[in-house]
Amino acid sequence: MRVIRACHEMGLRTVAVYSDSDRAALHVLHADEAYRLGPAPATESYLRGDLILEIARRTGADAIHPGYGFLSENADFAEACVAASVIFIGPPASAMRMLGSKTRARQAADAAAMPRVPGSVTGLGSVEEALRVASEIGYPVMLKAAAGGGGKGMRAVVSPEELASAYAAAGSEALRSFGSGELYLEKLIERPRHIEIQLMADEYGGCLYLGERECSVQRRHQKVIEEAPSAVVSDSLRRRMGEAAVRLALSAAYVNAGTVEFLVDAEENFYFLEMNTRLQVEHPVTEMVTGLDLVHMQLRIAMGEPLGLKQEEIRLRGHALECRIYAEDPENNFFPSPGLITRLVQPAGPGLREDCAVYEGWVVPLDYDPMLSKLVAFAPTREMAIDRMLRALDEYAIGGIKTNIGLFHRILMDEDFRAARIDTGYLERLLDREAAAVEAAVPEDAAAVAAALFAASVAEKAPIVEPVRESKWGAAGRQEGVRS
Ligand code: MV4
Repeated sequence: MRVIRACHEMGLRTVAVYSDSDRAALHVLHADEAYRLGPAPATESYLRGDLILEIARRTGADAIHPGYGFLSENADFAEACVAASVIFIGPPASAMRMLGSKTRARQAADAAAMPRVPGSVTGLGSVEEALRVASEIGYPVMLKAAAGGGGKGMRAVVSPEELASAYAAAGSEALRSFGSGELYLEKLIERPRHIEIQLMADEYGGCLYLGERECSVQRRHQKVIEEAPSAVVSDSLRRRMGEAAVRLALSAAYVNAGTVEFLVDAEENFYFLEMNTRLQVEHPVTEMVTGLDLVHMQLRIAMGEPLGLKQEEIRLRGHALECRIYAEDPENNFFPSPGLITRLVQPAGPGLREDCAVYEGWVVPLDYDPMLSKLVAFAPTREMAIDRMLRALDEYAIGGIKTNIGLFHRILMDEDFRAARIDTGYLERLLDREAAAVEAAVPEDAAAVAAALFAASVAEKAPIVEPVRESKWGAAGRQEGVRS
């Protein structure tokens, strides 16, 4: 839907592809044409590059936008597009290959004078080599899959005694997940923040950094809230990270949208982690603070246009927050909660954007990631964006399925989040703290919680939306004047 919207704004016609479980999806409805790929499993539909290229040939499509998942970082698919004389809206396959291997990307970081986490820049040949590197850089260390990403095949190791078993476990997990068991080793960065730089490059050596996004609020490697700018990135840190990211991209002859991920420690040291060679899900917060449309830019670059902007013309204004709304059950370990959406009342009003591709009557399928929507609040300051998001979440009503909307309310009211005291372990700690508080609750509190949950469940099941005097999430925080 995001790509179709940009195409139609630019007067471009669109062809959608879909699997059996997406026959009634919104992108199928809105594209000018739509073609079935196959059954629900992605391996038989959205990962079938051959079928997608056949549809491109039959419809006379000039270009393919690969989206954010599936084939978007698949260099073989990018190459197959070129071979079929179809433009792949993304980087060249060569750049994807160079950055897709984490060890090659670390070598490229060194060549580009980009700070990276200390450790090996080639695959480890044996446990003995791992032990040698680990004792050089000092424990704790992290074993990672060279072909990996996203936390799979990754093991923290605190002492040499644990290294051999972690090496075996990470290696076999990497082999299962990525088809390669090759590992490398890094110094473990404690309590890091996840901050990433958005890049956009044209075919003529032009490359811009479009500021950063902070994505530290995540659970089990799934991002939950993203924001731009980061509360801890000064103008000088942004310039250093941005210029390093641009050097890396230029050294890889990178073209189109990309993101360079960093870990930032408590002393504001930044370390290159990896580069994502696609447009990312959380790109809207960058669009809000830069005033740019990243998909329009991707399309123009793919048509061979130059960027037409200088770095000094990129100005950041205001603050944007994004909440990823998922069909999942926070009361049941965040299990996916697919099913029929019986009611959908979406927030609106000043400073909001919602990138959403579901509607009332749609059945959220079990087959894919259960993300429903990305709600973005934009305001002059971080505090105002948080309060605006709280207001929007209060307006939101989704019936028929469980969602994580209530979780956002708790995060946005949390004093650590409001003070931007966040790192990649923040959300897990908040959830642990809440679980401990429930354990310790006195019976009166339990009764009040039960009553509030009952009232909320009644409200959810009511056949019509009735005006309610109190916030769905309870009035407690409001009355204590926590909000500005
Ligand atoms: C790390 C790290 C600490 N030290 N590397 C997790 C996913 C993968 N892309 C890299 N990850 C990490 N690498 C070193 N040397 C901590 C993480 C990490 C993390 C990174 C980004 C966002 C969320 C995270 C959650 C847990 C661990």
